[in-house]
Amino acid sequence: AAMYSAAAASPPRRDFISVTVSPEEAVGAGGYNNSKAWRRRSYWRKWKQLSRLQRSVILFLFAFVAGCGVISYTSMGEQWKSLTEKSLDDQRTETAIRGLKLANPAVLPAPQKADANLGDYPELSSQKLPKPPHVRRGPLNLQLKPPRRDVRLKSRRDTSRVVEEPVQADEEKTEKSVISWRGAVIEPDQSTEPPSSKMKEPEKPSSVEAEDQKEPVPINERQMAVIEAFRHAWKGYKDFAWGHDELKPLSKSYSEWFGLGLTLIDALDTMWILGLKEEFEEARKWVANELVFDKNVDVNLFESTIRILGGLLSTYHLSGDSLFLEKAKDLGNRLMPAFKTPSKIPYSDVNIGRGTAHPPRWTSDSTVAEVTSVQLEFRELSRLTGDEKFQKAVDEVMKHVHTLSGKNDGLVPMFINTNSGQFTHLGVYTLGARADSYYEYLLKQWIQGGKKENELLEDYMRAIEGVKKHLLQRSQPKQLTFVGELAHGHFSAKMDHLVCFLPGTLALGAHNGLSADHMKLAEALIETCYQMYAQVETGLSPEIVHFNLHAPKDHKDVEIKPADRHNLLRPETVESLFYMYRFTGDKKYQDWGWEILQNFNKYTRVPTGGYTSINNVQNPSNPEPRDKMESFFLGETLKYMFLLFSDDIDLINLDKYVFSTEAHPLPIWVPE
Ligand code: DMJ
Repeated sequence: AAMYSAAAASPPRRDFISVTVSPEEAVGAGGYNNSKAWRRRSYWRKWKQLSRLQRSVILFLFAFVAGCGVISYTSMGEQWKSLTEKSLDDQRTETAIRGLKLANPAVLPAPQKADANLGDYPELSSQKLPKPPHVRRGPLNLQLKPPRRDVRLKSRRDTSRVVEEPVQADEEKTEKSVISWRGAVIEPDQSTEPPSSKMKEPEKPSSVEAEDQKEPVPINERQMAVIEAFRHAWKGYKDFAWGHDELKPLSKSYSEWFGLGLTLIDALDTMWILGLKEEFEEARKWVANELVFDKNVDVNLFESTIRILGGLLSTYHLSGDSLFLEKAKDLGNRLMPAFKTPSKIPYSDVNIGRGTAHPPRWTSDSTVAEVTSVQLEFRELSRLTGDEKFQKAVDEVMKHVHTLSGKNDGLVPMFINTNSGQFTHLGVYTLGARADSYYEYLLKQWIQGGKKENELLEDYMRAIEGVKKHLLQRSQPKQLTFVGELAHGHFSAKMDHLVCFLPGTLALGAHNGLSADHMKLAEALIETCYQMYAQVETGLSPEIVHFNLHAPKDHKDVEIKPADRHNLLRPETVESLFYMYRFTGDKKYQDWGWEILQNFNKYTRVPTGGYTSINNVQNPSNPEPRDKMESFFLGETLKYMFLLFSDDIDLINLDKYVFSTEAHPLPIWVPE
């Protein structure tokens, strides 16, 4: 109320008075007072005493200063606001990184692009991690290194395996390990030398994952018949020869060659491919518990390499089970003394227990096919173990043979001396026994190594030209193209069944981009190999045939000498049928293989288990069983039968695997 009365007494411009006068001022009016109110009143008086111009100048200055103040306040506020936000973001980012590290220590996925989202990494988005950091800002970009390319690709395809990828921190450790394409990590022996730069770890073939995801192709009736044949053979081996080298199915016993369970090891990957998991597991147990290489026994370098070392390596690849690689490494080391010769051309025999090697008792020669057909296996062993000594030893043999004189348009003699390193017994050229797989391994090594080793290809191409020039002839009356032999300038129309590997190898070369001519020759030769069965009374080929160069129309093309009419259950024709069917899709090749299987069943099957080689393919009423089942019947013949009847090109894809001469598939090295 007092206020109101005081206000009523004030001069006009009530609006000013109404905001500046307080009750106390009203009470204390008249006396000296240093209170704020008093001072304000006195400023007001002074203001009133100023001229109009003075007041205007003061008001203008005041307005100017106030305006500046407002502007600078606004911009500082913005700056402050952004600083505050940035530090919050940074905090969030760090939290997120910590979250990633804790939640998923194996991979540190960072978006490749600044705006990448975690949807690309399903394994992360499913973890409900903190909001992803805005990596565009500041040095955090540098902290978040993008994952390695393979990790990124893998993470999109297969979330379950991502956590198994090594973290960067572990890289030093994993450098010394080898990861197989099946994903198994192998710790190489600490004492081994580091892998050479040539031996790069191949990426897991992309089709492996595709294969994993693919619906399994159902097994057809013919394949079922192969499985049945395998089981029958296996029953004989299991009942009468378990853990020994070969089954003697008639006498229900076994024979020993190296005493290393040859048949069992040769058959391991066949069981895997045929899907005989139970049998495989049982055999694996034997390998784990019984297979010992520390034995005072002489083994043939070539035979033990292609059947045992090759069998172990391919089984390792198919199963991913490191047991097989360990065994392969052990055997590989024990075979190495064979290469300690004056010429570095290996001896034929090694004592794997004593570490000594020697040539056969009657000569210091080795067989050319033998010393040039251990390469796929030893090279693969180096790649897997990181120990280059295996590859070095066998590469040296190939390089040496490449430079040797004594060849005839690429065709090699059959013997080579371990002291001088020179070919011996010059002048005899064959694609059969003692030379056959030299030609096969030229092409297959070239394929295995990614088609870069030109000397191998050169030697192969030259040799095929040599075959065309010196060894090809046509028979009568059917005009079958066959591969004969040349002895000191004389042509012989003799052809080993072993030569029937050639159509398959030629077709494989053509498939890999070599001359289309090779495919034509392959087609002609496989027809011939089939006729070597079809023109014989049992429908089974003898070991060797002689082709008629002159014969009337009603005659056969093939002649068989009494000493050559045995059949050892060999694989070469079925092997080539498999390649031909794979590359042409022509069903006649399957039909021919089917006929052959039925004839094996008819003439070589032993009712109590197993199959036997026979002495006389010309006598259906008594083929004269020999009482021996060779290990390659399970390792090769039945495996190729099964693959021939399959329409699944991914069942051992020929762009990813190369078959050894004993039908053990080894991976083709993928360039980095
Ligand atoms: C197998 O051991 C191999 O295929 C070798 O290359 C030749 N001989 C037999 C099969 O016939």
